[in-house]
Amino acid sequence: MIHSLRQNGVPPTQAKARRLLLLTARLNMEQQVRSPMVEVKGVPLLKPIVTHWERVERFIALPDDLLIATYPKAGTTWTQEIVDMILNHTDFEKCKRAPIHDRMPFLEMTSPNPALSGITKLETMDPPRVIKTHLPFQLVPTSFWEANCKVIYMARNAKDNAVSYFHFDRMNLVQPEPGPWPHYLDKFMNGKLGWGSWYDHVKGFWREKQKKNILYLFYEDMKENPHQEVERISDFLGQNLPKAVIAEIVRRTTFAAMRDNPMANYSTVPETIFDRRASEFMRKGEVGDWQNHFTPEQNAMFDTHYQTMMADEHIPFRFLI
Ligand code: PPS
Repeated sequence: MIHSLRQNGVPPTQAKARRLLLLTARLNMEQQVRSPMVEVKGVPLLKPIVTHWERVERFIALPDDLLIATYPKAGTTWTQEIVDMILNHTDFEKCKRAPIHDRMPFLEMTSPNPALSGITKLETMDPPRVIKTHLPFQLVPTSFWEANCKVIYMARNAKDNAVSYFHFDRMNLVQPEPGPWPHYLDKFMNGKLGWGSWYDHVKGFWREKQKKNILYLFYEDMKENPHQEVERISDFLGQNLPKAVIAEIVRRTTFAAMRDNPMANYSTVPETIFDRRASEFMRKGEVGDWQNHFTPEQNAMFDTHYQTMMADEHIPFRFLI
């Protein structure tokens, strides 16, 4: 009996005290790490990014640089992994040379350790570089447009995007505390989350896609017909890959394959930053998971708001496939 009340041989009172201690330590850690948002031209960004904003703004893109741009949680990592496989001519071992955030630095991201900032990593990289950004079109450094860089923009339907972002903010101890889901959804709809309004983001790149060198993709298309979409990316990158190679890339970039690949699943990020007890980076990878989160009332309210926000631009998003 006594034994059953003990946890790993520790008396219950001690076990409780230890749990409390761990919880307090975790709360303290969160308070120290989670950054507030500060606006740049009306767009909320993490404070450390704003602190070094001048560096971001003045970043010199080179003509061969490729920019992968997304609203957070729209399928960035998936696109990055596909691009790496295409550009490395399917040398799949080479694609495991480093974690995805080192292979393709995150332009605006910075950290207290300057060696880990996206720009520092990019400055020490040989061109051609592949660069990740979540910046909305108007905040992308102008050098990308002056150099006519290729840009791949991946967009995801607003409802799944919001749900994925919510779970990410629960686990990413750098982002502000998400709070409860209804409150979070409200912030999403009002453009108060990091990197601003989803609506402005998807419309900003959509409006420019004919004028600039932008390939605009949808997460839902990628999920429904990955062969077709990988082929589009490969053509955009000037690679004419045989169907069998496309099929191999598709096979190696499924959700399950990437979830199990430490170089693509962010498992190398320390627990002090990504709290995997709260959620996984590779969480579900599905279209339609929003149905498990939105109440019928929230859905109706969201649809009405969505119609108003998207009235000036027809972008063929699909909420289900
Ligand atoms: S980040 O932090 O903004 O760079 O995140 P991002 O990579 O844009 O988005 C993470 C979501 O994409 C899902 N994901 C995938 N879905 C399908 N197939 C593959 N291969 C894949 N890789 C990543 C990931 O699971 C996150 O979505 P959710 O809905 O949260 O699962």
